[in-house]
Amino acid sequence: MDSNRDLALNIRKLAQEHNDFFRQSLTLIASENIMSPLAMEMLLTDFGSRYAEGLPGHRYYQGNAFVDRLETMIMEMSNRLFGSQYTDPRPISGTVANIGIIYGLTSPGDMITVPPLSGGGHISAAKFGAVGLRGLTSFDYPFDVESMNIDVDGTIKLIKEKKPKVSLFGQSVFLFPTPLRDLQDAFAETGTKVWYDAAHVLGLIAGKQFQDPLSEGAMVISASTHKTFPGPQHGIILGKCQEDVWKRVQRGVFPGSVSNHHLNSMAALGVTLAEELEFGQKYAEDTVENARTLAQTLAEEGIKMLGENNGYTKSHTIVADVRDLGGGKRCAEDLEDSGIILNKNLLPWDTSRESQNPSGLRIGSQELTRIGFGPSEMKEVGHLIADVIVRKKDHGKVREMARELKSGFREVKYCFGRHEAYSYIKLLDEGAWE
Ligand code: DSN
Repeated sequence: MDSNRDLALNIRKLAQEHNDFFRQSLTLIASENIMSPLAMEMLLTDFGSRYAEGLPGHRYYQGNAFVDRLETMIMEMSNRLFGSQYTDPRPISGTVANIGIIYGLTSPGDMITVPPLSGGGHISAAKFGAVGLRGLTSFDYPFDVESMNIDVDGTIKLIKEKKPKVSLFGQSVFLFPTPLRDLQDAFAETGTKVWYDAAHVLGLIAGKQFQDPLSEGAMVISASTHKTFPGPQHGIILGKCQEDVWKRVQRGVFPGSVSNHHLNSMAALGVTLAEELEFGQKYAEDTVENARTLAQTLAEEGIKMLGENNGYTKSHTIVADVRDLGGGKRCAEDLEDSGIILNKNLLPWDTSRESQNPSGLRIGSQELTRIGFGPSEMKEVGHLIADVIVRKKDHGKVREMARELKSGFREVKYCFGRHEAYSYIKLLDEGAWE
């Protein structure tokens, strides 16, 4: 049996192997990214060992002077970047941010309207997720496969009929902006509070390449901060609303859904906000261009891509219908074996019974863009994907080509300084374990 020391060393080894695996793979999961090393460094600081419940200047612990300055700086940078009136950087994930808003703005039994799961809605908006946990009664917007968006007329009808307390928008398969402006009359007539989940597109909003929900009718935005926004695994809430609404949201966060927020990841979020203020627009532009190039390449390879009539996407995400190529499960597993990491996904016509073998693949361009892939490399990625799922080439050969392609891109871009991507930061040399 391994000694306890061996168990600890084995965990370290697993982490190093995991790093190597991702360094060598073509990484296309639409909800992931890599941090800048300056942001990663923040995760290893003493901030990660401390408590700071409450708000700057109103804490329950001593020792928070530097945390107060950090959190105040973050709120200022975030409001500047997003044009928001308020920022709460304390939710420790996107789902916790969602729980905070639900807790702040609704009571058990209230009605809420939400994007359907099969249209890419997030699980926290499902009856078996946070919405159900609060005891809300939810109604799905109708979804239009052709435009890969909610159906405007049906959504207006639903909101006017149900008069929900809150209307939630935003998906985890988020190809095109939500037509919020077309819904304004329904919002005004019913007084529903408009909440936009920007987890997937926060970096594109920061870079002014998607939509600006806060000027299109949303009162609050929730998001995670590690997808197109290339920060740590953390959450954030932005507001442009009356002060009493914002205070309720803040109470939904603390004490509603977090006691302590994670101060080291909040510091990493601060570094990423500064980097997004500097580089965010170019990063978002390149991310969207790369997604469209990859979609076009896959379509030319004969793969059915959704959203064709609207140029496939206006975000980082593209979606393939692979029912005729073996299904989502088989394709995703074959691609993983070939060094290409993405995920199978429900498409609008799938039911939740198909969740283990859905019709689709979801593909995101933001991580490869972050290390410098441009349109010509995205075309190569498209050909490698087709080698696996269309031409059924040998996985080992494709894996070698994927590694070769990735090996030319070793640096994190769109951040301060020059740093190696996927580097394993060693604090201790081997001797320190003796
Ligand atoms: N599960 C994440 C995604 O992949 O979209 C969102 O939380």
